[in-house]
Amino acid sequence: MRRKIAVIGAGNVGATCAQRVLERRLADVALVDVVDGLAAGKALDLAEAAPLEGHDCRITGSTSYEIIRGAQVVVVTAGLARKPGMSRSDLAGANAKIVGSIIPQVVANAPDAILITVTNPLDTMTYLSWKLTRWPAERVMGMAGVLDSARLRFFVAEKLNLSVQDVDAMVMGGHGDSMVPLPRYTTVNGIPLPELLPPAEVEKLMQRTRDGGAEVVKLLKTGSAFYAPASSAADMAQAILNDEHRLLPACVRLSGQYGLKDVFCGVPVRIGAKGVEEIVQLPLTDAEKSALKASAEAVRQDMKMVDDLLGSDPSKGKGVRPL
Ligand code: A3D
Repeated sequence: MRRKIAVIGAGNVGATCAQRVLERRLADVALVDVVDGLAAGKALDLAEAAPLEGHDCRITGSTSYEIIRGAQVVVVTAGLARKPGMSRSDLAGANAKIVGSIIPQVVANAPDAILITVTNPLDTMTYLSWKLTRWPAERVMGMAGVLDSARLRFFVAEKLNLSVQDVDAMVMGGHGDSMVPLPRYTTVNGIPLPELLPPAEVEKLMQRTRDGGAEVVKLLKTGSAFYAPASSAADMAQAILNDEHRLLPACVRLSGQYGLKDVFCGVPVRIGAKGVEEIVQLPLTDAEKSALKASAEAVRQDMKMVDDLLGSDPSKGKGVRPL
């Protein structure tokens, strides 16, 4: 059977994610966008690159969700992106309406898929997606930690003039100003970063990571980052499709881990064919624990917006309710 990934939203992140998937020879791609011709045009353009890139993956594009039938993974990238001066939370109202209109069509056409949310504000949109799908929490995750950790890995490698391949990093928490990059779990070939740089330099790299998205937005002026976000979503999709059991940070529903319950937040998880196979609990210092708690509480505040939009108890509703 051919493998298939659906990408909803054929904008910067979506189209680049489709390109990454094809050029990694991962799966066929179904690209959907609300704008007539956009997904079809980008899909045709990407298909015409296949002979040059030397892959046989197929790509189709449409405004219709029928093309996503049979997808094992669905990546949702549709929605407004940040402009300079905007926070991710500023996107919440508009993007909740967009994600709210998409999820029922995903559920109807790819009922067995695993969902990766990319739309911002990430943690809130992942929560909304989970609520609307009514799928088990293992099948709904948000992409943020892979990107934030990749940014930190790059900043460390650049600072130390080392290969990015030798740097690992872990960023937990919500995908916002309160995210929690962890110096102790940022290592160069096993050596923790605090052994290699003085505390002030370490903190500069952590702050640059927290501001990583805004740094790109400020330079681009008309939109937000998409090359690294697309690679990050493709990595997660790959972990699922290849059943790789990778340990990656992802936004998932916590049910008591790290002392946090009923909140969506970035933590290390093991990802494989079934989605989130395990939430991995790292030993944290008191300071790290309280930073994670504060970040999760900030997400919880934003999640209330979703509850308001959905009504008092959506779990008693019909399951899928367009907003
Ligand atoms: P952009 O290039 O504007 O693409 C968004 C696409 O969504 C456009 O092509 C729209 O036509 C499409 N769209 C809008 N409404 C719908 C709909 N109802 N159904 C289908 N398609 C629709 O933005 P982008 O690709 O740069 O960013 C997309 C989203 O990802 C934004 O919300 C960003 O903030 C978010 N993003 C998140 C991260 C994370 O790390 C979490 C990183 C980068 C971008």
